[in-house]
Amino acid sequence: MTVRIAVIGAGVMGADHARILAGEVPGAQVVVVVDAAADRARAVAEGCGADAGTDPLAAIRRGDVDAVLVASPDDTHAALTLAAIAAGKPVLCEKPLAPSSGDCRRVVEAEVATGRRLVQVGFMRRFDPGYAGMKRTLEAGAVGAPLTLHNVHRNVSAAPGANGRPALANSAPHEFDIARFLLGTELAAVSVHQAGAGRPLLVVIETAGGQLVSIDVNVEAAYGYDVRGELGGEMGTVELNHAPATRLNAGLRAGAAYAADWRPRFADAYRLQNRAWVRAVETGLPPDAAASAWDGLAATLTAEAAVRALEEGRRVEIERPVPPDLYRRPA
Ligand code: ISE
Repeated sequence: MTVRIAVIGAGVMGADHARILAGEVPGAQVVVVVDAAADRARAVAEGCGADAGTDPLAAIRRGDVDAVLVASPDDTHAALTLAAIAAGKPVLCEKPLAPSSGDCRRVVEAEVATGRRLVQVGFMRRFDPGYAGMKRTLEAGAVGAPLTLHNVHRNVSAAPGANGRPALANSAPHEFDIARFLLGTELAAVSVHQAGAGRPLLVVIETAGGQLVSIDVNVEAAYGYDVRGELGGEMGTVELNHAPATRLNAGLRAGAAYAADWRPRFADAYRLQNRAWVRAVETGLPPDAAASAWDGLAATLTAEAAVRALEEGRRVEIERPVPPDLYRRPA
């Protein structure tokens, strides 16, 4: 079976998803690429032999479109995901599912009303071999019960002022999701520290399972794209390796290069995520590791609490609603 896909959004991530789906995912065919800018849509569509368009709703409703990948600006995610649900089509929506928990709830309600798991959220780190290895190590009991999780999230540069609300709403949700995924517990409360406007953020989360999670977020780090993680347990720790594929020897030094952004660092994760999604569309069974609309809501609720914690300078409890049956995993 061929899964015929509409890619909505032809910016950095839309272009990357279209390239991956067209070239690295067996059984996937990109049939249309949509962007508000017609020339951008055309450039990406040409690269994968697809039609180009500027109307996302028309693309979602096309008879020859089986599934939809949403990679448009964050504030359009919910409306486009709702349109895909209304058309009865599976959708892989880039993170965040929506910047507001109200919009995430609307997606959850619409999906629950269909009785089918149609939505996957693009928290691709769940498919990263490093994080997957950490999870396996933890579940095998090699480090004992988890106590702490320390994370570093650094981007080369973002918009001025991004080390604040934008970093908490757009970058840190990856960390919120991976913490919930690795530790298998809900996030209960958050505090955020910052030593002055524009400085890095230190986020501290208490989990419902009694662990502490720290996240050092700096989206203006200048030196490279750098993501680190170390999980501490009662008997040992497991951490992500800094293992670049090559080592450069030159100018009297030996060293490794950093990627400029997340695409090379998480290339495996994006490919594995998109393959798992296409397989899920074929079989109708959501992949075990994939983030659901419920996981998308949980990440946005944490981001909202973190923004409040920063702005009000206090510890904020994170809302933890009870998941509908559709999102419970079989025991
Ligand atoms: C971006 O949207 C991502 O998803 C990256 O993984 C993250 O590191 C970056 O900060 C975000 O802006």
